[in-house]
Amino acid sequence: MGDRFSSHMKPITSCRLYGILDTGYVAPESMHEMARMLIMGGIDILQLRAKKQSAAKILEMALELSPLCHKAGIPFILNDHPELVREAGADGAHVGQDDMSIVEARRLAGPGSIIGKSTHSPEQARKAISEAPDYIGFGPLFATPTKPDYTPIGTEQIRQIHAELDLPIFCIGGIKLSNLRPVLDAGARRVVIVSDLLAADNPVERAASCKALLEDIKFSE
Ligand code: TZP
Ligand code: MG
Repeated sequence: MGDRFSSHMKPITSCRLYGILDTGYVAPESMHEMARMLIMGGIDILQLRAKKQSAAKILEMALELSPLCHKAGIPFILNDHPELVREAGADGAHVGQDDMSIVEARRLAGPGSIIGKSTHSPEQARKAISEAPDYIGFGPLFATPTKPDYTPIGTEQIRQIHAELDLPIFCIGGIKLSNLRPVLDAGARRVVIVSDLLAADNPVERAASCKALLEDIKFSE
């Protein structure tokens, strides 16, 4: 088991910049180095998202990544596979709308685990609350090749959903350094950025620039 009970791990409520290692952008053999760069750039939480990999391969990658995250004091989350959380030394799992319930994911991942849920509309976000996830993803805000076939929800409803829901909300989908300012101006306080970090010439600098913008805003707004 990882350091899930360690008091040194950043709590989810303090996380602002969520990085995802997506095997659609990063080859398994480059995962470790990319994780190192994202952490150096200042991401607050990391997810492994390996949609096409076997459970065995995900476990292998996760076992390499979890010590890196724990050394940095940031939570490490598995996309899907809550049943692998403990064995992988991860801190939690992220489930989608078509996956198992939060309760079931929490049962499989074990006590103290962080369970997040994807939501794709204000209605889904409101509904997710009844399941008591530790955080939600809210998006895609914009069209994105990382998650095609989803209708973008735009930025107009971000402020309203933050006013209504009292849990960490990570806006996601097509967010980049170049559009982060308007996303924050629309009320976002936490973001997931995938391709803009992973495909950057310098992922360390890109993550650091995004983090600086996030830290520049008044959090309680
Ligand atoms: N869920 C909603 S949008 C998305 C996920 C996993 C992909 C976000 O990736 P990117 O590259 O930051 O648009
Ligand atoms: Mg899923």
